[in-house]
This record gives sequence, structure tokens and C-alpha cells, in this order.
Amino acid sequence: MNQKFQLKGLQGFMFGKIKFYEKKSNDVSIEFENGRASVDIITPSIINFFSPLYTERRASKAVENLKRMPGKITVDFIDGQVLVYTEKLKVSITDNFMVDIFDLNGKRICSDYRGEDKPFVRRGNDDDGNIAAEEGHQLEEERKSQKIKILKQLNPGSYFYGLGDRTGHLNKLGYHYKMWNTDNPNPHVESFETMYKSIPFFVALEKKTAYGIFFDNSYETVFDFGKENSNYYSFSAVDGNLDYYFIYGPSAKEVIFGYTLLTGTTPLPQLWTLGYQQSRWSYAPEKRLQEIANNFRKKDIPCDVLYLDIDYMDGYRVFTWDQQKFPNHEKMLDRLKGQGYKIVTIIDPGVKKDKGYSIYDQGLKNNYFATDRDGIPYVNRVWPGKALYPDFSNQAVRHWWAENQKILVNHGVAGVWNDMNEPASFDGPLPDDVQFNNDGRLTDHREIHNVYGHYMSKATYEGIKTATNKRPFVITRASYAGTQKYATVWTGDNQSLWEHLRMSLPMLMNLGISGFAFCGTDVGGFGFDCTPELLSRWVQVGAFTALFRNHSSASMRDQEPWAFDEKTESINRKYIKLRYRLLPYFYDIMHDEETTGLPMIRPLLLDYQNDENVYGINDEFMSGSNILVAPVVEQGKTARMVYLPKGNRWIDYWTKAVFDGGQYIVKNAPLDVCPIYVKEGGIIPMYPAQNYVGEKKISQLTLDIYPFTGKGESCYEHYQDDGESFDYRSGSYNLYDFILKRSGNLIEINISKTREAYGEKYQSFKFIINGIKPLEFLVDGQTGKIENDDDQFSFTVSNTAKKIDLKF
Ligand code: MIG
Repeated sequence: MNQKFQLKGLQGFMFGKIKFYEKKSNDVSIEFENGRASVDIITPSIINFFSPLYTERRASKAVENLKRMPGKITVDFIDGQVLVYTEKLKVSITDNFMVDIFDLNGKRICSDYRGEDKPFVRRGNDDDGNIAAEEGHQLEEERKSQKIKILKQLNPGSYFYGLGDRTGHLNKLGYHYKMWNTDNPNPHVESFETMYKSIPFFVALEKKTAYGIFFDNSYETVFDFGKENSNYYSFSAVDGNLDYYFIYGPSAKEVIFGYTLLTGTTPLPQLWTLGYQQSRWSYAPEKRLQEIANNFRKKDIPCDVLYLDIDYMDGYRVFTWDQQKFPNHEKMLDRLKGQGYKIVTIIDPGVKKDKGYSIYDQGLKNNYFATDRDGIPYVNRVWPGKALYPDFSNQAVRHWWAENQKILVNHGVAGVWNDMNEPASFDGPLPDDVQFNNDGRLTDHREIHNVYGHYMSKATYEGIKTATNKRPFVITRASYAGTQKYATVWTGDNQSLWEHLRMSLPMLMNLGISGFAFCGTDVGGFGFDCTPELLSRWVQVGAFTALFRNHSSASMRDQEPWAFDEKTESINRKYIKLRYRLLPYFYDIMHDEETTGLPMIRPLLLDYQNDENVYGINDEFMSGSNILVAPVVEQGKTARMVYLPKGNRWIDYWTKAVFDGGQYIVKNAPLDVCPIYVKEGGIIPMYPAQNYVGEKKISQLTLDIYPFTGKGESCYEHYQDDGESFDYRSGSYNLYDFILKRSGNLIEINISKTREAYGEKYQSFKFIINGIKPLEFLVDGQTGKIENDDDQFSFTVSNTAKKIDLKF
């Protein structure tokens, strides 16, 4: 079929009239004059719209082991509409496969656009007002190349989020993006249409109601949020099927939950992966790495992870070690382990073309590399020179690659960093017709490009899992929807620019909305030279990102916490230590996230969807649901405006001053102060700072309590396990519930252990009660012992305590 399926509602055009429909168990199939389609009910809130336009089979790379829970479905045919009712939605399908979705009160949520697609005209400077011929041609080419295009009605007051880590701002209204994984070495700017990742999923928010659309198509796709025309938004693809999911909220949190139900959540990581990580292109030879390792300990700056970038390899041959620079890597890894370090090594996909190099020989012998149309392995050039591309879309290749992970992890490597897997290539892009196995359904580069990094991460994850039986730590640069199940991501080669610090916030928030809960940027910036002030501000943001890694490029000035001056070093120490004290809080978020999909860095709209003032805020975020962070991301600023959302009061983390929500305040923020606010009623679990995770045996949990200033009640659930194995999946963990209540001058805290199945329990709980000095203090009815009642009232109770009463 070569016809262009543009769903724009011209009478009789494209799909044509409905001829026939049939209800099956979970789906309704509809035959139109010119094509067929299905409407598949995944849950009462998630509906898949599908038509096998160009390929017969459905071939999702993102949705694995889909569990359907459709609930009760009824189907009707009235006035030329197929009407599908779920327990949450009413879906109307009319001629030409026009879709309208309503809630059960009849409120319209999302509708196909009925007019023609009509992009704005780009006027230039020639006599006819046309743009230069070449650019006009390019635009036309893009339009022509899109074979499938869906237009949806765009209403005033709409906001769009998601699409992974696109540059620019949080709200994507008015912008146009392309999904084609790209390694562009230029400084990332707002006008970039592509990045390293392709996550074809977005959340739309209109009048306090949110829904999401996941366009599951791995070919090049384009998303236009009212840029080409303010009456509609669109998504389109160059090939593949019409295959998209509508995910109803009405809260954005429910949309993320639904999206991660389809594509998966990030599994709970090992606790140390949430510690501070130091990287550099490259720490080599061994002496330099050791110097860095010693410096952290000497300078009393916590650090868990050190990275080995490409120079640890022998001539950039993956899965080898340079014997000159690292003559005895096993011994070295052992020694660093003794100092509490975990070492992560980089692995690129490109395999050096080099007879006698075992990885190359094995790959060649078994036909594991992508080929040209004649079946000859395709060669391009990357770091090792001429190199071949393992065909990760082939199960057998993934298996081989998974096995190769043993070469690293059996020698003590703790995690693997996958880079260059867009895939990048130095001698021009891979041609469209490079052949891939695609798990037996042969295809070409156009379909695999965007999932190449996804499959590489999957193989890496599975290999490490089998080899270690611990939760794998994999970092990848390229991703597709669903990669979050296998890897953490970073936003690639940013630069030491204030604009990149500023932009990292919306990028990370949108990644979080797109299912990537475990993400971060290169703290301090990768390219260009960092400054003391920039690193000081960046580490304040890094302390709250899931992946907290300082990384910089070869030949850039040093960027370790101590690389500048004492003040910068002490600011680094302060925020890295704060990070370590907050580890149980962050770990709780990641544990929660495994079920809810809710990320660590959240745009304010997730928790405050009723407050429209927050919909476009780029420079503040929620860290979990108790902490709001409003970092300074501009050079020279020592104060900033902070918007505190409506719905509760807020307590300044540093001064303990209380503020009403729903207002802008001005916060003084000298270089060592990152504005942080705790939600009233907030309970924050804390550990003591340590040099690395596991250094100290944690027998006491601290609870930093921010009591309500009026009547109120809150609950915090804390999770505890061994921090590394999969035993928690068979039940080996503890859960503690802390309930905080205030009425009048009484505060009551209830502690309950709702699950005790993991052996190492806390011996005691230390409470810090901020902002209150009690007159009377009882632990299970007995007068308690006060530890400190200066500015912070604190006390410790044994792990058997159940109820604390404070009268003031
Ligand atoms: O072409 O391995 O984004 O983090 O340090 C550059 C060297 C290759 C790009 C990665 C960067 C890494 C660098 N890599």
C-alpha cells in the first residue's frame, strides 16, 4: 500500500465509510471502505487505536507482557458512530476513523481534528515572499515523507509535556520535534528538533484535565504541538503502523501510571547508585583514578562511584583492558572496592574490525552484525576506527552481548555505561537500507535506529542480572519508550553553560513525565570549562536528581569538587552530604516509583494540578511529594522568586520560616544556599552522612518532622531492604508508617511497622520536630527524654515505641 493515510476527515477520503464492526473480547474491529482498524481496550482508561497500514504485524519494542484489565465494555452503533463504553470513557468512532473521546459525564476530552492540515507559510525575502528554494524544498520533503499523520483538535489553554529530554521548556505548546536518535556535538539549544532519545509519548493538560498519547512507532516520527497551526496538534510517522494509545487521567499522575503500565517502570535500583558519582573522560591511567579515589576520602566528600571512560580499553576494543594503563585491573578493582568505590565502565556498540580480536571474530562468525542488502557486514567508523554494529534487534545477538557482560562484572565492575548507541557513526549516518534481523522479521535501519540503544540496554541489563543476581546498574544515552525498564539515562553532552543548567530542569522533568524516573545530567557540564559559581549551583541541582554524576570531557579543565577553590569545595561537600542524609527519602521515592511510575524530579503540576499557576514553571520542581526545590540557575543571582503552590503551607528548609501556598516570595540565596521548602506536615527520613553507602551500619532512622501549623494529618511510609538484591521481590523488606496529627496544641505521632520481613531492623528512631517547643512530651504514655531543645527539638525512641504525644 502506498497511499498516504492522512486522517483529516475529508468525506470519503482515506479510511472511508464504516462498513462493518465486530466486538471481540477486549477490542472492537472496524472495517472501513479502504482499510481496517481496531480499538483495543487495555484498561477502562487506556485505549489502543491501531491499523496495520504498512506492516501486517504489530511489533512493539516498548510494550512487553501487556496485562489487559479492560473491565466492562459495551459497544453500540448509533447515527453512524461506533460507540465504545468502558468503565471510564465513551469513545466514538465515525467514518474515516475519526475518534472522539468523552468522559462518562459527556465531557469531551480529546477529538480528531476535522479540518484539513494547513501548516503556516514560511515567508522569505524573494519577490514572491517565498523562502529560499532549498529550505522550502526541505520542508516539503518532511511533509511528503510522513505517511501517517494524526491531527487532534487543539483548544486554548492546553499544555503539553513529555517526549523525553527535548531541549527548551517544560511546556511544549508551539513547538515541533522529530524522533530520530541523534548525537549532535553542538551545544544543545532550544531549536534542536532531535536529541539522543526518542520517547514518542506526551501528556496533554487542558482545563485541569490530563490525558496522554503514546504513539508506538519506532520509525522517524514528528510531533507538532500547534506550531504549524494553532487549531490542531499532530503526530506523524514516515512508516510503520498507526498504533497509538490514549491514556486518560484525569490527573497527570494517573497518565504516567497508565503509560508505565504499558511500557514499564524503572526497577528499584541498588542503594549505592543513588550516591554521588564522579566521572571524567577519562580517569586513566590507574594512578590518576587512584588519586581521585583517595582525594574524596581525604577531603571528606562522599562518593560511591567512579567511572572509566573509553581510554581504559585496549585500542577502544570493547570488553578489553589496556594493559599499559591498567596493568592489573582485577587487583585495582578489588582495592577500590575496599575503599567503598563501585567502578562503572563504558561500553560502546561499535566492534573494532580487527581479525584475531575475539569479540569481532565471534560476531563475524555468527552473523551478529548489521549488514548491507547483500548480507555483507556494514562498516562505519567510531572510536576504534573501522567498526561493525552488533544487531541488537536479534535475540541471539542480545544473548551474546549479555554473556559478554561477565567479562566486566566477574572482575568486579559494578555497572555498565552504554554510549554512542543512537547509533553514532563518524563516517556519515547509517544508510536507510542497513539490514536488521528484528527478531526474525527482517527490516531496515529506519525501523531499528530509534530502538538500537534500547535493545543494547536490554541486553546489558539482562547480562548483568544473570551474572550478578543483583539489581543491574546500566546507563544509556540513546533510548526508546520503555528503556526505563533496563537503564538509567543521562542527557548526553551538555556543556558548562548556565543555559544548560537552566535547561536541565525542564529536560529532567519531561524525562520523568516520560517514564524515565532515574535520570540526570552531567553535573558541571560536559563540554567547555566550568566555573566555581556554575559548579556550586549545579551540585545543588544534582543533589536532587536521581543520577547524581559529575562528568566532563577530555581536555576540559578539571571539574572535581575540589578543582576550584575552598568555597566551591565546601559547597560541594555540603550538598553531597545533604544528598547522603536524604538517601532513605530518595530510596523511598524509587521504591514507590516502581509501582506508580512517578519520578524523583517532578514538575509542580503533578502534585498541584489544581493550581494552574504551576503549569508552565520551568525552574522549580518537587523532589518526591514533600520537598520543593527552587534552585538558582542564573549566573550572578543571589536571590530569586519562588512560587509556592496552593493547597498547603510551606516551611523554608534552612530558616524554618512558614509561608502560605499560592504566592510568590523572594528568597535570598547566596551561593551556598539552594532554596528548599518542605510541605507542611512533611516527614523526611534521614541517614547520617557517610563516605559511601554501606560504610556505616545504619541502626537508627532519623525523622525530620515539619508539623502542621494548624489542624492536619499526614502519613509517610518508609521502606527498608538490603539495598542490592532482588530478595525484596519475594517479600524481604520492612515497611514503617509514620502518622502525624495535629489538633489544637496537641501533636501526635504514631509509628507502626506494617511489615517486618527483612532481618536488619532499626534499633531506634530519632525525631527532629521543627518549629515547636513542647511543654509536655510522652512516649507511649511515659514522659520522654529530650535530647536537644535549642532551635530544634529532638529525641530518640526505641524501635518498640508506638505513640508520641507532644503538648505545647
Ligand atoms: O564521542 O566516551 O556522551 O559522556 O565521555 C564522544 C567519550 C564519546 C560521548 C559521551 C560522553 C563520553 C564520550 N562520548
